[in-house]
Amino acid sequence: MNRFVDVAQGWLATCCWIGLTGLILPVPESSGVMAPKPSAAPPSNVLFIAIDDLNDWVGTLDTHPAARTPVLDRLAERGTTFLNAHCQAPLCNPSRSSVLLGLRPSTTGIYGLQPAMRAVKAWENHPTILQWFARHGYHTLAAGKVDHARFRGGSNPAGEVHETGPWGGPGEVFPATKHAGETPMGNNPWMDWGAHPHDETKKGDYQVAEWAAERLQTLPPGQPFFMALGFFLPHVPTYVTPEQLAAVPTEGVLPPVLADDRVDVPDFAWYLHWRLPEPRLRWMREHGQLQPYVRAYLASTTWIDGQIGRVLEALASAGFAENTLVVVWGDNGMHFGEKGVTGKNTLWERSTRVPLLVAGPGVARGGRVAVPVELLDLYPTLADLAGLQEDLPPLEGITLRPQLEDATTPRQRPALTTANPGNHAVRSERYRYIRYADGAEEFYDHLTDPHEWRNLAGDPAVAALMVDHRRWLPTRDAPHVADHGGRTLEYDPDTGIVKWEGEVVPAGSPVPE
Ligand SMILES: [Ca+2]
Repeated sequence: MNRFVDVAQGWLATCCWIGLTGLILPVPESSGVMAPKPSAAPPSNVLFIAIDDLNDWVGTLDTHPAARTPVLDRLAERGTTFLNAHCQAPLCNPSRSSVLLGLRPSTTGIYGLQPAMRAVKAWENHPTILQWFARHGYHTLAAGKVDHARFRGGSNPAGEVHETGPWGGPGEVFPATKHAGETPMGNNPWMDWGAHPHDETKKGDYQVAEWAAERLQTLPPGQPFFMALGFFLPHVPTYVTPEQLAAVPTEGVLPPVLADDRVDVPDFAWYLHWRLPEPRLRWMREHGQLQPYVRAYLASTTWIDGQIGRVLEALASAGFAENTLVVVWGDNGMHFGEKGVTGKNTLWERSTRVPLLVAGPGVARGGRVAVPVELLDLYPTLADLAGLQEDLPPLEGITLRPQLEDATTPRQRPALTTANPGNHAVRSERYRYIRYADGAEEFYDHLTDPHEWRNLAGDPAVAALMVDHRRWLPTRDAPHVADHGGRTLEYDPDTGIVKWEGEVVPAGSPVPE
């Protein structure tokens, strides 16, 4: 079997991946033109938009040829785009907890879908970014999936945010039976995608956008606001209308996949995504579902882009376009067959790279930042841009203000992603280093290998580089907090015992699929 046989099924142009290679992209001439400093103007409002499971298939990132996101692309033109932004955990709850608390999973001990951050005693009173702005006179609002648990799980959910809107989610658009048929590893009812006629106003995301647009017209006068919106799509189930699906090409949409890409990957990597609702590549191909899955994802992304457009139009018509910081971020990436899996829960680029766009007062127009940054940086960044950086609680991110003012400003440290205790990826401008809890390692050179097909760990030529990356591993590997669950992995280095979601995985067990 030709090792590269599958490559032809993906698209060809390696130049599409230039944003991943560590090359400095040409900066448009408008870069560096500053809006007035916030300190010289009334406080900036904040519109903080999370998109669930949106990977880097965004038009302006030039990563997928069929990605259509005109609203985000226009936002990128009037703001700054981070081309090398990474989540701190490749999963909703730990990623969002990290963003909102400004702390790493390896510090909080929150690695799984449970517990909610406020159910953890140690973090019960750590102010979220919303609470920080509320303390400084902002009116705070949240709708949709911002915190994975929708700010429940603590002793004072009412104290989290001044106003909450609709919870969002998939809404009432489920077909009578799943398009994808019975999916493996549990036949999760949400593990579905495809097209059928439905009323888009029944979608949770439509209702979130509707609520946001309405609230922007009626906010308390004279008070700055921090509005956090969490859009659910393109998280599964990715239901679209036949018209929306028809707008996505049928050819050339599958990402490049190397046939035996895992032969040089440590076996331990499988434990990070041991038993998931997301089917493996093999099932997707055998059931003819990979292309429908990808197309529904792309169509859903375009639809969500339109919902963000509705909110931005409302922002403008309410007169807030000039004095509002707009931030758009994805909580984790997504695989569509790369390295044999779909979904997230990996430490590779497909799971960790996320879109991150910032526009508004103090942000350069058209900036394209190539240095690695972390979603964790958002809390100190927004506090800095709004002039609220005095006496911040202990935070582990670093303000991105220098890069937002001048995209070519260097950064001293790489981005770190953690998937359960002791498993980390270090992404520098050019390389990715991975270390698993059992000590196994990977090392990739994005300049020559943007798809991470050749694990260089063990090659003497990169030994010094690996040493250099290893020093960025966190000094603290917090154990799981109590009552953890949902995609949690435990590993005992003394006995070699592995537990997935609390159950021992017997040595030599076949990989579930
Ligand atoms: Ca997610």
